[in-house]
Amino acid sequence: MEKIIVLATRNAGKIAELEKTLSEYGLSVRGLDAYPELGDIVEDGDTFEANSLIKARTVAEHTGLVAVADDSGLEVDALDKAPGVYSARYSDNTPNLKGETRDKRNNEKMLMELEGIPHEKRTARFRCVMSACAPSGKCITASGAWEGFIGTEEVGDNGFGYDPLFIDATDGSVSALLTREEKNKRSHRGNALAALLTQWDSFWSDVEK
Ligand code: ITT
Repeated sequence: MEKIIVLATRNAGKIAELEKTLSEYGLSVRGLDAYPELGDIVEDGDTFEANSLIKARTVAEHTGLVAVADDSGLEVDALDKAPGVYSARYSDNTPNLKGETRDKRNNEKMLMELEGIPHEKRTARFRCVMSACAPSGKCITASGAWEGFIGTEEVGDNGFGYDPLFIDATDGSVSALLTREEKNKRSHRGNALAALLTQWDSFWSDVEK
């Protein structure tokens, strides 16, 4: 039987990073485009886990299919772990930023906030919690993290979000210069998905019962 899942995200960067691995795992992946009536899901949780479960549960209930959701963000130590769960909306209330996209404005604000802070104090990590929920309400979750530093200028065009500012702690690579495959091997999202898939077969057999 075909195993259909809905990817509960409207972030094209996330979809690009997740689609291939999920389909290689034998899953037929549907996007949220098929459900325009769903609208924006209110992410009012205080943690990545809470928001990830809100998204997966809402989409599974609405579609009657298993839904997979990712909630992720950047924790910057010099900013007391901000923007964290607010990473997507970080610059929304900051006036006079020049960037044409939200991602650009977020990066511009990040560079302003960290101005004058030396490299060794610019430590940060990406975090991701990924969830899968069935229409019955049964859910599984898994998390991943990626340690690094925030650079002093935007570098590279790959990826999305804060990738042009994020420098891998292990080898100094800028995330936005990595290929999708290279990023998936080391990233918070790649690790969270790999951990979720270790629980997948037992989750799916419960769903089919
Ligand atoms: P969905 O809720 O529809 O999935 P979103 O972009 O609003 O999309 P989140 O609420 O999880 O998703 O916010 C994640 C934000 O964290 C994202 O918009 C980026 O700003 C940042 N982020 C997460 N993972 C990232 C990555 O791999 N590279 C760069 N930035 C990332």
